[in-house]
Amino acid sequence: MKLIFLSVAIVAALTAAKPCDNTETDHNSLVLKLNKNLLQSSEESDSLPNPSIHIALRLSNQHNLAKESQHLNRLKTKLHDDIQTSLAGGQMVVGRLALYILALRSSCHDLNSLTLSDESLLTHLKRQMEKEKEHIAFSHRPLTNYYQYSLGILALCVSGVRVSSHVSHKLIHAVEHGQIKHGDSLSVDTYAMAGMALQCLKEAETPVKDNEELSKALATIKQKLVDSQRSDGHIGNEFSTGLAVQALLAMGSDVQECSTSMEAMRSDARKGSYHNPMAVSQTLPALQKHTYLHLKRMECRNEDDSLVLDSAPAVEVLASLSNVPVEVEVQKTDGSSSAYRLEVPSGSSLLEVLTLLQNNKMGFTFEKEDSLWGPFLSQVNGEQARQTDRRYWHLSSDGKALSQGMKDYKIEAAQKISIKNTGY
Ligand code: B12
Repeated sequence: MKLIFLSVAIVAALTAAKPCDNTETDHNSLVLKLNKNLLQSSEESDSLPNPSIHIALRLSNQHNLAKESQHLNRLKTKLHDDIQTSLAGGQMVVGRLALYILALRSSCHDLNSLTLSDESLLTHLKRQMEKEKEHIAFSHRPLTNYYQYSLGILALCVSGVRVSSHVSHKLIHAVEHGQIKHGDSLSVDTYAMAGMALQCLKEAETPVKDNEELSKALATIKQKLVDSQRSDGHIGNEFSTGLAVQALLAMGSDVQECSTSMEAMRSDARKGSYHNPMAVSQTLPALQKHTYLHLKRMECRNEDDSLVLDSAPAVEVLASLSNVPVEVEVQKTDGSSSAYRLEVPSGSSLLEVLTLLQNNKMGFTFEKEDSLWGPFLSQVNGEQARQTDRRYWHLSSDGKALSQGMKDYKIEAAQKISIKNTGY
């Protein structure tokens, strides 16, 4: 009882209003700007259409129904085909398939009208979740990760499909046994996604192995999110705060518009921290106090249709003023390391730095893979860091882990970048 009171008190403190220094107009214009940026990015046609962007556009208060419908059509062709190809190749598609299903649901699309190899999308997702469950039973971790496992449960639950109690139990167990990690640190994003998935099961009154265990896991998640709040209001970092706020709202906390976490997201938006559309897609719903659980109740009727794109602003090409020295150190699995030094124009992305190194024929090579967040560094100097081996190339600058990937991280000052083949 005392513990419950304490946890309620902490959540209240986290979400409490403090004097609000922004006006409602300021908040609304920031939300509108992010909404337009997201709509703009949904039109980019050089990469696969992103279901996370579609979900955020649909969860928004303002819409451009014609453009959203065009985006949905691209998901139903391009993303659909991509998932079909991966499935045919025996790959796991849990996360992408779950996001695709949530995107279809967000547009109130009949899920049964679409099939992959003559079977419904939901049947495929259920089968993939069974595979994941079996893998967890065998090796204590999913084939993908608990973030995708949670997305899978959420997509089934939001679509009104009963989630097997064996499947949900594995997530509850992982929450209770501290297995929710990003590399070797706690994963706020994953706790948030797990919170929304388990809250959905609770609200749907889906039979679980043990109701008390489910409530305990939800309380643990709330506590982890609360404990992850920094003094500047972020829960985790800039890129997990949106999901964390969504989860707290979904789990019944009253996150006020003037709370420090909302203020932190507004401040990030003003600074332009959310230039990656994926980051906007996870934050915009939270700024409007909407969560992925709202998808369950979407009716798609009498919607606003007032969102219009501004004419494209002239792109200003800023000549770089100076060059900065950068050292790049690569540490392979066998412990051997190589270092490279070069000068790059200030403001270059890490991707540009690595490309320059590779082109300079200094013995450095790399390969990347596409993902919803952009290019993921997969191979360096001929060595692959594979998800199947639970390894990845960890990126840091002067000993501090990067919170962005190689395309988004910009080099503004002299520094040492470390690229280390790391197990997790
Ligand atoms: C799981 C995960 C990982 C795993 C992925 C492997 C696995 N076990 O599946 C590991 C631990 C390897 C990882 C590594 C990194 N991650 Co990570 N990761 C996630 C997490 C929790 C879920 C991703 C997911 O499965 N999405 C669902 C599927 C459907 O989407 P997907 O795009 O197909 O998923 C793939 C990509 O997301 C990719 N991926 C994972 N992390 C990152 C990071 C970047 C920058 C890119 C381009 C791709 C990428 O791996 C996924 C599985 O194949 C997200 C949280 C979130 N909010 O999205 C963070 C997240 C995407 N990661 C993040 C970061 C910063 C990193 C690292 C750069 C950390 C570092 N300092 O080295 C590295 C990537 C370095 C590199 N080699 O390029 C940030 C990105 C923020 C941003 N603005 O770019 C996030 C949002 C977490 C956070 N809040 O800080 N990650």
